[in-house]
Amino acid sequence: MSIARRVVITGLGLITPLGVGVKTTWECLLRGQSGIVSTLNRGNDAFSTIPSKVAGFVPEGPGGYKNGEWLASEWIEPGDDRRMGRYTQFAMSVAEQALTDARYVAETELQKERTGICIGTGIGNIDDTYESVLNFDKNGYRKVSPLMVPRMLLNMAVGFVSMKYGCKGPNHSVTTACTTGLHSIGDAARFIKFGDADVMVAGGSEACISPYSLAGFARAKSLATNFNDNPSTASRPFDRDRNGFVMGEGAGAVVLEELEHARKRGANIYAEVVGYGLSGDAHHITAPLSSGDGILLSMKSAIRQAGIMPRDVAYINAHATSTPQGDAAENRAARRLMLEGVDNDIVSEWNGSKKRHAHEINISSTKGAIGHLLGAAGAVELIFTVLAMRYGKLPPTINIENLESNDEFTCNYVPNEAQDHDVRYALSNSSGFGGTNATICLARDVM
Ligand SMILES: *[C@@H]1O[C@H](CO)[C@@H](O)[C@H](O)[C@H]1NC(C)=O
Ligand SMILES: *[C@@H]1O[C@H](CO)[C@@H](O)[C@H](O)[C@H]1NC(C)=O
Ligand SMILES: *[C@@H]1O[C@H](CO)[C@@H](O)[C@H](O)[C@H]1NC(C)=O
Ligand SMILES: *[C@@H]1O[C@H](CO)[C@@H](O)[C@H](O)[C@H]1NC(C)=O
Ligand SMILES: *[C@H]1O[C@H](CO)[C@@H](O)[C@H](O)[C@H]1NC(C)=O
Repeated sequence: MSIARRVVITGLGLITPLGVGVKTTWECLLRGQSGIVSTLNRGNDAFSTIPSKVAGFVPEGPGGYKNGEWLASEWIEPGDDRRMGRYTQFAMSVAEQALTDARYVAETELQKERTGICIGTGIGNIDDTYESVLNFDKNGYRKVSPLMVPRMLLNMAVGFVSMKYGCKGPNHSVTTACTTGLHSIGDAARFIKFGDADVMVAGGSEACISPYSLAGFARAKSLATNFNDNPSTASRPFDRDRNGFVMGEGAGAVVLEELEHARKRGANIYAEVVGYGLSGDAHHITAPLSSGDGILLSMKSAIRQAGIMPRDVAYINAHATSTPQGDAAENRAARRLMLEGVDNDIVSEWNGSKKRHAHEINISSTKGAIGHLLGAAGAVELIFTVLAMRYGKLPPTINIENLESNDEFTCNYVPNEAQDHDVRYALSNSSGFGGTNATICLARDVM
């Protein structure tokens, strides 16, 4: 193991409610579009029984990828749709997009052994499981499909992707609720750092919009219910009237590569993963610590590892899901990080003039546009953070009509319109039920 191994991002793949493909999604995001629509009239009457009637579905259409639409037959072999749940199909697509973008193919036996996959999902194929249980209950043993188990397992996306490309390196799947995508990328970066692999395809995928899963989140009082008549305004992080998150589906994957490996083959390097922090709240199964202590810990460790100061962070892609408590806790954590610093000793050395004012903290939540992609959120949002650095554009938080009047909400939330800003260092955050958190710190320039 060599501690000096560094990890860079060389390929990206995205599927979101704004479209299929990195380019389509990014353009719609910068224009301030919303991918949130009504769940009514989607051929399932049970949606009308749920108090929250909005969700972010991936747009589908015969035009496929070139139109930014989902067309399964472009990504998977005929017949594989029977073996693969929808989240696995999404994972196949983003893995292919990311590898194509990276122009990387593992050809030799050694390359295959040094290439791994780490793709997670928070919920998996809950709808299939639901149907299968009903069928078993009604019709008994003979009606249980032999494909039920492979369609249900949460690591099947990894299995199928590794088989397609013959990758024999680490074959791993993380599931930590809504932190899944970010943990997958962070853990995969560690595999490379530690010498277990030279290349990893890593990310998260989720496709669980169904009346049953919405019912569960609605019963937990997590979902937005006040905007059923105006779906595109339902997800509104940091806005005074936010009242819960909007479920979305999609996937994100990146190609991570050891720096010298990437340089040797002349790869296009988007950014370096310079810090990865993980923490737990040890507080409550669904509610965040209102102080934001948990998120703060993970941000601090990411920044410490990166060897930078909080003031160097030009942009934070927030986890903020549009829930009253969660957004407030994260906002508090961001302010504490940027205004107080990482360690007490650093704070005391801190020079007043170098300190940031709250309004200079740039923190936006792209969930306003796409909703909450649960296990895919961390991966998708990390990719948005990479693109923000690459193009010098901060993606907006849409639907901010009235900021919380509370005097803590004084950061720059990039309201409604993208802003131009040179970003050398950025953070991407995720947290999840169970009180789990992660932050990845990215550097644009590889020095
Ligand atoms: C990776 O794991 C999956 C699921 O356990 C398995 O089906 C697949 O064969 C594994 N791939 C490799 C290359 O070992
Ligand atoms: C971790 O995530 C949980 C769940 O969203 C959140 O309540 C908590 O504040 C986070 N913890 C930290 C340390 O950020
Ligand atoms: C936030 O962005 C603005 C411009 O959009 C910039 O002037 C400011 O320096 C940024 N803040 C930080 C901490 O970099
Ligand atoms: C803080 O700023 C003052 C003057 O602005 C300067 O004299 C001092 O050296 C600075 N301290 C540190 C630790 O940078
Ligand atoms: C993400 O980072 C920001 C900025 O430092 C921080 O305020 C926020 O609490 C973090 N969120 C999570 C979920 O870790």
